[in-house]
Amino acid sequence: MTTVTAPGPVSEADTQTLDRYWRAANYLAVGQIYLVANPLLAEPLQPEHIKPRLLGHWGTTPGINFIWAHLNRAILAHDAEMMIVVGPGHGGPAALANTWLEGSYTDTYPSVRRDVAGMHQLFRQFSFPGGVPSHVAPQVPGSIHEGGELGYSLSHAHGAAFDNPDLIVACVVGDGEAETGPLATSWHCHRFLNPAGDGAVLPILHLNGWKIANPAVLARLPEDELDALLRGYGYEPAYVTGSHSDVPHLEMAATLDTAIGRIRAIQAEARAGRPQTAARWPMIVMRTPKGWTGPVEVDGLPVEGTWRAHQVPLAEVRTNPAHLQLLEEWMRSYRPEELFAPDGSPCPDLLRHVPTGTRRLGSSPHANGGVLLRDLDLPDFRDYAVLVQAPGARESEPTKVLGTMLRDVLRRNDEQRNFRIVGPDETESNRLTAVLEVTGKTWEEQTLPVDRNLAPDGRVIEILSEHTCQGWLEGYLLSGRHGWFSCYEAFIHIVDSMFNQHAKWLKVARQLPWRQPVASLNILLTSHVWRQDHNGFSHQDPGFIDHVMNKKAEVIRVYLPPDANTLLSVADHCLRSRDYVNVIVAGKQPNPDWLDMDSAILHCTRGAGIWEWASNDGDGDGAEPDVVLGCAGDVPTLEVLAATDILRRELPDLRVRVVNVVDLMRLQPDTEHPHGMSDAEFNALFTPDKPVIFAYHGYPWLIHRLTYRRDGHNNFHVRGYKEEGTTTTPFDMVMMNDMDRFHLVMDVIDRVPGIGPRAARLRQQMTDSRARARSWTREYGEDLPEVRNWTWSAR
Ligand SMILES: Cc1ncc(C[n+]2csc(CCOP(=O)(O)OP(=O)(O)O)c2C)c(N)n1
Repeated sequence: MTTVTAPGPVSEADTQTLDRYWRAANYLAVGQIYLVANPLLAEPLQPEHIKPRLLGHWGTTPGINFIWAHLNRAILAHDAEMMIVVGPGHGGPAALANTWLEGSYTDTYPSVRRDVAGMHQLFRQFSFPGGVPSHVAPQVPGSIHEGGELGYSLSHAHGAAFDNPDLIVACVVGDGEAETGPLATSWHCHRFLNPAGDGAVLPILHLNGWKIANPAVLARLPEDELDALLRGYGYEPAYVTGSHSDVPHLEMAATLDTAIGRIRAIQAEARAGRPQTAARWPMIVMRTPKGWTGPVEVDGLPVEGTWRAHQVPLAEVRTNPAHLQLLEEWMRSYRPEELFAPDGSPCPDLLRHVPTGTRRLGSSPHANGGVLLRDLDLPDFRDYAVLVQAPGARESEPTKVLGTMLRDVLRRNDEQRNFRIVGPDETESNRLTAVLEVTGKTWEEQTLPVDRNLAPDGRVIEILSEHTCQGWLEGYLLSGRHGWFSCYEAFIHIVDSMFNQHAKWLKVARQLPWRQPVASLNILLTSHVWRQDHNGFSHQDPGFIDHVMNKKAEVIRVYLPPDANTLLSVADHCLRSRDYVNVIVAGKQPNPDWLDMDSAILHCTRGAGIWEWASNDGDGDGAEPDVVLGCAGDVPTLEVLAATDILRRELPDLRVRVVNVVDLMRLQPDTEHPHGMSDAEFNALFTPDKPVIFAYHGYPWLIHRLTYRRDGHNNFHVRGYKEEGTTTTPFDMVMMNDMDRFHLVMDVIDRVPGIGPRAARLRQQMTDSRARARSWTREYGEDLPEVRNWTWSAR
């Protein structure tokens, strides 16, 4: 293996400097949790120096401080470009303390100076109304990972490392966090890391032994079992153990040196054209007490090294003089007078191992990805248009068409290596297969002759873990790149909570002027509820849209393109957008092509509009419609048009207006969403007083939720998925949910005043048609030929 020169061993003097830095960081962390005044302990602590509400987490913090101190040294010693991801993000005091010490905090927030006034502000603002959150939130420079919801550190870290060949992402994993599903599966992430073209992740498993109130499983495993587990995951673990009396600076420094040396060696081999199959990456297991250096015992009960250290070890400092005294002893045990000058600035010597400029962990440009973001080189999406000579005359598979465009996005950005497609083993199933014409699917493990399309440097990256896909993409986007996640609609719910966290991150980040916009998170939901022909009920769930709607309007976009050309136009728009989560729902099954490309662009620009060619309310005298048939989604659009066809044939005097909605947010009032329609516009489109029969892709109540304030809301009658499903034909599925064309015609007859009696025969025919369609499926196993073969007949 290639030899990589290691820096010389750490001297005794170095460890003293590191220890001084660590003490300073610990002091600053305790100060943040407790103090509103007297930051340098210039006078004895008084109750009025203490915050009225003590909010924060001490337990994990000294361990993170220790890691940060040593990463700093390693960055300098190895001339390394590093970034940190703190899994136990509740250790916010650590990230704030270290970024303040290294100066990156003051660079970002100049009012929080590195002096006594700045220290006072640093302390006061922490977990304080109007101040900063207790976690490693977007407000913290150097962070792409809030860590409030545990489990995503390793996937985020790998997302940041992809296509960043010089970057090492140090990732602190909590031993509690390691019990979560997303983290447990993330140990496989390195199996998708290409040592030739990607950076590296250095996991540091923080075995501080406890969660909030329980021991952590990994911390209680016999050492040989833990070792076997981590080796089984493909790592080369190294152990650093510390205790109350033994601070392992020498061991940590040497272990980091070895780990970085190993990373560089693996990379050097691969980059010299000698990649090792399944390289064994290093990781560090750091076993140190929870609440290290804090109070050993409080009120006769052990605290340091137990779960009691998780949050605030001394809870009654304001009211209990014994606690106040313990706090003062604790803070003075760091000997702040040796660490900070009288003006409050850190003594220069303790910063000897701290990098400068963008090498500081709090100043890594990768953690403010917008500053590195380069626009994608996008092809002209119109070049992929399907030819539409007449609406519905031909069919295509929308996602297959999109695949040709994404293929060229990959091709054109191959050199700048800033676009990836992630998915849980579904890229081909979702018919984006064309992308594999220009790239492989990332694979670093063994291959067999029977394997297809695998490549160590593939741009498509698939693992059967929606959590990991989402985490990779979030890490990739937040570090300044672009991507696309395609997923079965029903199973995107697996990442509901991750989506929440990312949307929250974007909401906050958008308000921070120093955080530059990042590429949007694009989620394509396909293999959707209406066409789960192979699978059935378990695969039928359109509820992710409802979930997404709860988040802040400014970061959420939902698109339901009804055909291939509208999907291309929407996809182009999403790939150019910034700071959103774009959810696109589109089918992969053959679907009529309704709009030619020019019409598709116009329609997508409007977001919602009348389909003139399908409507007859504009004929002649420009009279108002008798009924509006609204639709959003590909299958609802098909059923609405088929219903319109029947209505126009059977009730030619009825004036029908067809309105298609591609951008769901258009339905909201303009006061609620930037894409929302004004009431005037909404009334013009849907009328304030005519019946609106609306066929919607998902659960029908969402349309009511979006339109409840509109004048005509009482006239809205929505059909959608009512949680009826199974493995059956496409038309049986829509019938089971009363969204079929025959039912829509009945809805019109029932709701348009005055036509009931004269359309009684048609209504009866519709009931009969439903019965016939149902029994046909039972007899022949497919849909009625006139349903299957129905096409829009231009008049
Ligand atoms: C997904 C999730 N479940 C539960 C919690 C509540 N919680 C916050 S901290 C914590 C314990 C974390 O333990 P560990 O990861 O070992 O962190 P440390 O001990 O270093 O604080 C729990 C359960 C959470 N934040 N996220």
